[in-house]
Amino acid sequence: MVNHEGSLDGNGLKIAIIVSRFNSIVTDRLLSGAIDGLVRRGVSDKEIDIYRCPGAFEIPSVAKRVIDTKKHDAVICLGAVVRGETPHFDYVAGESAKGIGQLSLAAQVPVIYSVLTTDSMEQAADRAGGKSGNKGFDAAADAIEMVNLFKHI
Ligand code: INI
Repeated sequence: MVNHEGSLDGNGLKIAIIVSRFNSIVTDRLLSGAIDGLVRRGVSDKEIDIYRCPGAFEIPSVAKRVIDTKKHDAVICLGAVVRGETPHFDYVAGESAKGIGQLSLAAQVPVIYSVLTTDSMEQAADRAGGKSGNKGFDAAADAIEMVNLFKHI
C-alpha cells in the first residue's frame, strides 16, 4: 500500500488570494484568516498576492486571469453570499461555485473554494472567525496540502 498525502509545509510557496468585497465585514475576516493560516505554515507574506473584486460572481473571471499568469502555486477564492429575499442569491452563489469548480478542474494548480453561502449574516460571521472557526484559515491549510499533494501525483 502506498499512501499519498500533502504536507502542511508552506515554505517557498507563492499563493494568490481572490477576495470579493460584497459583505466585506465577513470577507475581510476570511482574508485575515487565510493570511494568518498561510504565514503560520511558512508562506512568506511577500509571496502572497491579493486580488480584490466586487462580488462573488466576479471571482471566477479574476481567478482565471490570475491562474493564466502561472505565477502562483495555488489560488484561494474567498467570498460571502448571504441569502436575502430575492433569488439573486441562487444565481450569484451558483455561478460563483460553478465557475470556480470549472477552474479547479482545468488549472494545473489547486484552486480552493472558500465562498461562504449562508442564510444569514450571523451564520456567515460564525464561519469567519466566530463560533464555527474561520473558513479562510482552513482554506490556507487546504491550499498548502493540495500543492504538496499535487507534487506526489
Ligand atoms: N455578491 C456577493 O459576493 N455576495 C452576495 O450576497 C451578493 N448578493 O446577495 O447579491 C452579491 N451580489 C453581487 C454579485 O456578486 C456581483 O458583484 C454583481 O451582480 C455584479 O456582477
